Amino acid sequence: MKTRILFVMLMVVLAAQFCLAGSVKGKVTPGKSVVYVEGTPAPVDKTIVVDQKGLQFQPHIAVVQVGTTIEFLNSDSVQHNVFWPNVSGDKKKSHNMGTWPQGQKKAFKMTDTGVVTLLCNVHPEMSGFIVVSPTPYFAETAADGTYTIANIPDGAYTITAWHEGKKVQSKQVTVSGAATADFTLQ
Ligand SMILES: [Cu+2]
Repeated sequence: MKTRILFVMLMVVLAAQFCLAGSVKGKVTPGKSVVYVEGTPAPVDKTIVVDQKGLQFQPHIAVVQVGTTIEFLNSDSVQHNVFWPNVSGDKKKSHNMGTWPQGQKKAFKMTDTGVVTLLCNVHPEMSGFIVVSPTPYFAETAADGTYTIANIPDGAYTITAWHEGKKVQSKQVTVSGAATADFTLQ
C-alpha cells in the first residue's frame, strides 16, 4: 500500500516536470546560424578555446553563455592579434587583446551579451564570431538551419537569431511543451 502511494507520488512529480519544461525548434534561413533565448543574464564559469590557426579563427563561430572565458590561442608561426570593434554595434564595448606569438594564449571573460566580431589587425582577411547568450538556452543550427533548444522552462520569451552578415531578428515565443520559431534573415 505504502509502495503504491510512493509510486503515485513519483508519477505526479515526473508528470509535473514534463509539463514545466519545453523546447523550441525551427529553421533559420539561410542555414548555419545561432539562436538563443533572451533573458536576465545568468553568468556561467566556463572556458573554451578559440584558436588562430592557418590564418583563421577556429571555430569560425562560437556560441557561449555569458560569463564564459575565451582562451585565445595562437597556433600559427606568425604573430596574431585579436580585437573587436564593438559588441552588437556598441563601440564602448570594443576591446584589443594585443598581439602574441605561437603557442601562447590570452584569456578574456565575456561579460557582455551580444555578437562579438573577432578581427586580427595583422591579417585583415581574418574574422570570427562569438555570440554571447544571456541564458543557457541557445543552439547552433545545422547546416540547413534547423535547430532545437531543449529543457526551456515554460513561459513567454524573446528568441533571437543571428547569421553572419545578416540583420539580427527577434521573435516572441510561448513555451508550453513544444514550440516552434522559424526565421528568415535578410
Ligand atoms: Cu592574424
